[in-house]
Amino acid sequence: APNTVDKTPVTLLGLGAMGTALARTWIAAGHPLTVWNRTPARAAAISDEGAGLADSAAAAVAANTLVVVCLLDDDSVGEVLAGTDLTGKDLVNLTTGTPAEARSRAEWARERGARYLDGGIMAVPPMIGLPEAGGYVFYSGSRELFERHRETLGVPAGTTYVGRDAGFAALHDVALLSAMYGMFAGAAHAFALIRKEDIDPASLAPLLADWLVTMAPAVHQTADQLRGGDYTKGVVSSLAMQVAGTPTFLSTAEQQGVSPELLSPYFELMRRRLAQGGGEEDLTGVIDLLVRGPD
Ligand code: FVH
Repeated sequence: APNTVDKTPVTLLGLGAMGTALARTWIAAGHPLTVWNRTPARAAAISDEGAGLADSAAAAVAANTLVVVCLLDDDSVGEVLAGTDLTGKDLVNLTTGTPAEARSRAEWARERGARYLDGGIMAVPPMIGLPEAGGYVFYSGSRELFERHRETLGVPAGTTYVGRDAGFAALHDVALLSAMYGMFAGAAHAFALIRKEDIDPASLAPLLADWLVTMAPAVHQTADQLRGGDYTKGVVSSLAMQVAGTPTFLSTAEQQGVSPELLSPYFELMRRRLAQGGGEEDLTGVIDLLVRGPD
């Protein structure tokens, strides 16, 4: 049996796929765990594994100081916590939401006498409790709360604190996932190009994965250019050269019977930056075209 001495008791509201994975790690690590879920059957399963079962969200919140919520969305967080007494509680919200939702939820919690920490989970349920899988959680909001519960919060996955602004965890979460979707979009186009050829997708996959890993560190140069304001610093492949190459990509897509709809918006931004005089720059100027309004 796990050692439960000195282990912070945890209340967990929400036992979906992610909540269940979180719950199992705290039980395995010996943290006394109280759970509640809207659909009782899911909570019963975790109760059989060693968690205490509360018959209402209010009772679950009352059971412990550290209250973790992992629900579908911000609306469900509001609904579930509405009838609970949060006075003196340490509320950790691992529900995915927007930065604005996190900020207003932090204020909402403060008005109810709770300390607040927001979390953005960079993992899927099978990665929870497996440090070698590389999953982690961004946290933002109360630094004191993060430090107080750092060890407990580190049980399911690694922790990365990104600032006192409660919206920053969600912002980092969405930023990284947005980049991931860009990567998936590029991979989708690459697979589409070979789809009708006698090329095994399984032979392209490792080449694609290696190439993406090789190119990924380019983001460090982008960051350096953004910080310094000189988008020509360290340029290897100028924007002018890259724009000159875009017809090759578009013609190849056409020849392969592939829609350019994933590539074209990015190429259009490259052309606009070139037209503004950014030909000697890297691709960094595209970022400024995306950002709307004054600095
Ligand atoms: N699963 C994943 O791959 C991703 C990985 C990254 C982080 N996300 C976010 O984590 C939150 C929870 O996700 P989940 O995977 O646990 O989601 P579900 O399995 O769909 O479970 C949803 C839970 O929320 C409860 N719930 C929904 N609406 C309400 C409501 N109005 N009142 C009370 N509870 C509600 C639901 O209860 P039930 O359906 O079992 O009764 C589940 O406990 C989420 O923000 C992801 O974006 C997961």
